[in-house]
Amino acid sequence: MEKNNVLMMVWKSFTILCTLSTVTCASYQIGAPNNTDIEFVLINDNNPCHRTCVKGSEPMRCHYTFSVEWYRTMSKACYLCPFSPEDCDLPHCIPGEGSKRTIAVVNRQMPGPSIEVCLGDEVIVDVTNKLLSDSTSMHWHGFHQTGTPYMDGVPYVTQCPIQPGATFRYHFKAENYGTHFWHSHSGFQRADGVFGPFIVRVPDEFNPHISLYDYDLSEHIVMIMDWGTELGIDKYAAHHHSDGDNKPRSILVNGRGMSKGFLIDTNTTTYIPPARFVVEKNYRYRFRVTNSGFLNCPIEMSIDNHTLTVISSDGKDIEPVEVDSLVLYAGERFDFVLNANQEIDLYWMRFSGLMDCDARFTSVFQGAVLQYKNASETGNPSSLLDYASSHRQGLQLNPLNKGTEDNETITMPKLVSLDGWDDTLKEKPDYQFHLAYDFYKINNPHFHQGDLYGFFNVSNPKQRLLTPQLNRISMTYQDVPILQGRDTIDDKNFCNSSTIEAQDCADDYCECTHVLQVALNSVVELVMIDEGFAYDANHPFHLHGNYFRVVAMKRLGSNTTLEEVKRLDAEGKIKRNLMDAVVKDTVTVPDGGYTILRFKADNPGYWMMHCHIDFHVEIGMAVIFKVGENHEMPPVPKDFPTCGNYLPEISKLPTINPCIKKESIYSLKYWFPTFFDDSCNSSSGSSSIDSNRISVIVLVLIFTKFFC
Ligand SMILES: *[C@@H]1O[C@H](CO)[C@@H](O)[C@H](O)[C@H]1NC(C)=O
Ligand SMILES: *[C@@H]1O[C@H](CO)[C@@H](O)[C@H](O)[C@H]1NC(C)=O
Ligand SMILES: *[C@@H]1O[C@H](CO)[C@@H](O)[C@H](O)[C@H]1NC(C)=O
Ligand SMILES: *[C@@H]1O[C@H](CO)[C@@H](O)[C@H](O)[C@H]1NC(C)=O
Ligand SMILES: *[C@@H]1O[C@H](CO)[C@@H](O)[C@H](O)[C@H]1NC(C)=O
Ligand SMILES: *[C@@H]1O[C@H](CO)[C@@H](O)[C@H](O)[C@H]1NC(C)=O
Ligand SMILES: *[C@@H]1O[C@H](CO)[C@@H](O)[C@H](O)[C@H]1NC(C)=O
Ligand SMILES: *[C@@H]1O[C@H](CO)[C@@H](O)[C@H](O)[C@H]1NC(C)=O
Ligand SMILES: *[C@@H]1O[C@H](CO)[C@@H](O)[C@H](O)[C@H]1NC(C)=O
Ligand SMILES: [Cu+2]
Repeated sequence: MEKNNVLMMVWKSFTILCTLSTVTCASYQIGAPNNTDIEFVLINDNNPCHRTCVKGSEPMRCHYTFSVEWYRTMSKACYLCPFSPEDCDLPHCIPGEGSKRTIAVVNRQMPGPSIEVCLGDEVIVDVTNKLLSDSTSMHWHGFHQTGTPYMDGVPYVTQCPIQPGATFRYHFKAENYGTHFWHSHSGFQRADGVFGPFIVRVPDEFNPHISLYDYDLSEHIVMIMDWGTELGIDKYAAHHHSDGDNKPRSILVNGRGMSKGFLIDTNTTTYIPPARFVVEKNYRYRFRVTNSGFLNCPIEMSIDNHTLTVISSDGKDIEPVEVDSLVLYAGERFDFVLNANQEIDLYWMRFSGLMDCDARFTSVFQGAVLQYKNASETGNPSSLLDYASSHRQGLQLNPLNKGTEDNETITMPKLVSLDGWDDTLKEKPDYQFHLAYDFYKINNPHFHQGDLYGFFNVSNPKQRLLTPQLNRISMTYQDVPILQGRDTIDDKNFCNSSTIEAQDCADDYCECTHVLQVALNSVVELVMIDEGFAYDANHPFHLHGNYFRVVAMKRLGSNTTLEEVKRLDAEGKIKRNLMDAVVKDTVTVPDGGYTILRFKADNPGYWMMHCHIDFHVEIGMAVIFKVGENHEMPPVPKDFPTCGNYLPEISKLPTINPCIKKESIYSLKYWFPTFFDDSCNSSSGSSSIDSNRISVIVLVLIFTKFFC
């Protein structure tokens, strides 16, 4: 009886303590919004900021909530998809190409929620990391973050990674109009599904192409990407540490695709219903296309019986060009006008994978349906759809590994910007940098450890992995974000090609924090050179924080060198478009050739420039531009989260004394430990016992002095 009472009391005090501690824990989640799923659907889907942009109206504050979590294609939300095709459109159903695989997504959508605002709006996005054990970050691809460099979303450059359970509130101005997108900048999360559209519109009065189309609809946003059956990290580990390949298996259009390898029912050829884009005859539509791909899979796009009138790239307007097909590299965006002037019917929109997706490897292609109103709402076009037929003859924009030497295609320097001349195009830039690269046969210790399994030790060619580097340097980061920690980071921690000159980076692997420093408001010229000795490769480069002009692009042959390009330039054999060169933020470089970019470094901060192929940026194919002096950059926002190492000096580490017990100063045990001590060895605890006794004696002496 008595024993039960004691147990009861112990239990009760236990529950009270538990409740108390839960309350304490919960109050630690400072800043974490307690939105339910329903709430964020409301905020995102009926967001009042998605409106017609009107000249002279007040900008709005636009609030979104993103919940990043692990999820699954063909989840239970898909019910009978694809046998009951409308089930594939149910909320939270992400069909992919029909296979079941783990994905990472925002708000159980892929592509994630579309942010559509007007130029000048203020954007607030609360990103909550529910990934259990991975950190995350969000980059607003196409936004320059002028004055808000801390919102660029690059881990260890502009912010600490967002820890699991934490929420980071991004807050910036939508200062760049056009077709952009957002995506995680952490690991392979973009590849696994953490991406979505970000469209900034302008009032008709400021839209030079307004007369070219009748509709600019959210339904005509097209997000394309390469896709596979496994998580990005699985593919990465298999490719870098074993004999796994780096080839995509399919292409998705707005998160879905039909794929031969993933026929749900081989007898009836039931596929996932392809993406559909509905138009009405005799109207013209603005399509906004983004390639958010992650491997080396440029995608050629065309629409049967229609041409594409391309009016903008990476958000910036160009003089329209009418083409039959268009190639998009990872990170690029193009807007085109589709004139629905053909017979009422269904037409294939064809997507054909190049490079690692081409006929030498996986022959990856995809179709989506262009459906005229009054044509079948469920059927597919009758014409054949396969890899061979997905290549369209005729005029192509942005072809693979070609430059202005090719007179049968339109390469980027031939596009005409509507921006007019500015001093980025002045004759002599203030800085000129050459960034030369290739894949190198070196012992990169991240996957070829010298004596153990060095590059030349392993004989299986599938296990020999070459390292892509910029100027023979692989990028590494500091232990704190460079922008945030700039005042504590010595510039000596940074490197560039002149600081590593003494090292033999051609034979030995070199890695460091590759930073190129330029003065504020200077004009920078970047000569990107793809040496092209290893394979016939291709890399798309993306610059954060700035637009650039593409002033030249040329393929010289199957290979070239930095010296050859410099020599040609010195001999005046490189022609630059310094009149009206196109303005972009992502561009390709022909293999065995060069692309020359110009930008005005007027946005103080640390800005990444990197290959947009995830496998390459994750092993260091990146460089950082330090624009302006540290003091010219905006101050660190109040309460900005911190991170970093905990590495106290070993010699200064205190001796660990497990006998130290915190006793209340009012307890007897505090004053007379020896009498109460039960676990500690007398030897280890003796010194503290002595000092206790001394204090007691001193106190007793003081007492006696006062009262006697
Ligand atoms: C969380 O939700 C509760 C109840 O819905 C509400 O009272 C509270 O204000 C919310 N807290 C925050 C930080 O939004
Ligand atoms: C497809 O047809 C074959 C042969 O007729 C049959 O054995 C198989 O079960 C069918 N598969 C499905 C999924 O119905
Ligand atoms: C589309 O073009 C093809 C080839 O030019 C032609 O055979 C076909 O009839 C056209 N389809 C329609 C619906 O106009
Ligand atoms: C579509 O069909 C409806 C009803 O059959 C007809 O009234 C309409 O004119 C058609 N539209 C076009 C563009 O042909
Ligand atoms: C392209 O250039 C080649 C050789 O310089 C020339 O023979 C050909 O006619 C040109 N084609 C066009 C379309 O200008
Ligand atoms: C790998 O190659 C290096 C250099 O050729 C050699 O010294 C080393 O013994 C080799 N290791 C193995 C495990 O074969
Ligand atoms: C390269 O590094 C050196 C040494 O830190 C520095 O003086 C120089 O300014 C750097 N060059 C560039 C372009 O950043
Ligand atoms: C480099 O290009 C030249 C001319 O195009 C070719 O003859 C040579 O074989 C190439 N070298 C390599 C290593 O690919
Ligand atoms: C107590 O002393 C024994 C023997 O000297 C030792 O093995 C043990 O680790 C000591 N325990 C503590 C708590 O210091
Ligand atoms: Cu690359």
